[in-house]
Amino acid sequence: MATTIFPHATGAALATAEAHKDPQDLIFYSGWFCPYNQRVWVTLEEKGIPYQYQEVNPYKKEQRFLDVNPKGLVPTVEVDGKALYESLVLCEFLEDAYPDRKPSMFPGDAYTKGHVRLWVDFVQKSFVPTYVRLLQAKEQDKQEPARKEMIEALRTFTAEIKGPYFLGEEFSLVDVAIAPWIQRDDVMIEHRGYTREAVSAEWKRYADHVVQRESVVKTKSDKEKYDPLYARFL
Ligand SMILES: N[C@@H](CCC(=O)N[C@@H](CS)C(=O)NCC(=O)O)C(=O)O
Repeated sequence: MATTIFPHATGAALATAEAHKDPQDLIFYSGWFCPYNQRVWVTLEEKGIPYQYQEVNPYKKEQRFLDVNPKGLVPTVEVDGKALYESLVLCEFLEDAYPDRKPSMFPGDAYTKGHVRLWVDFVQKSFVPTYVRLLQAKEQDKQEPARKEMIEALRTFTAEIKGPYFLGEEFSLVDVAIAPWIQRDDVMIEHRGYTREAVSAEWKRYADHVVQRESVVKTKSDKEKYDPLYARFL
């Protein structure tokens, strides 16, 4: 695994990484390829938080990275010598640690905050596993039920979309949580018989819109660098 990962971000993501080379109080240990990682990168960019970008291949388990995060996972964030990990914990941490940095990824009142958390949880626990199962379904007969399951999860999600973003006009943590998997649906389109239209016209509209968000575009590497990561599943 370690060797199939290109050593650094490319394309728009490389330009973003290079704009954040200088030392800052917050160090973002990032794996350019990782969808969980992209959630944190999108949040940092959305909020304009000063950060130092450090590329890490987490599969190499280098000691200098294990010293920061003994779990050896990206994304990891270090502030004042203290590290945190887990993408959704990190997104909430950035919200709490930089309350003056706008926009908030929890726009609105306490109810809306709860609503955002519920649907982030749905993305994490109900949608992402269906994406993984469809990706891992090599045999044709396993693909159809896996595809149906993923499409059903996306329809359940879509029924709650106000448009153009999940909550309406304001981008939120729900959009951040799902955007990396929308950006990575080309492998499903090319190899698993999935289309955005097959979910619904509303889903396609939402998905097309979310991946055009500046913070998502700025954290995206070149397509051909993602492709080898999926090769072992195809
Ligand atoms: N639940 C974690 C998942 C993070 C994760 O799985 N990161 C992968 C890369 S996409 C990783 O660092 N893997 C290294 C390993 O498993 O050793 C999160 O949300 O941050």
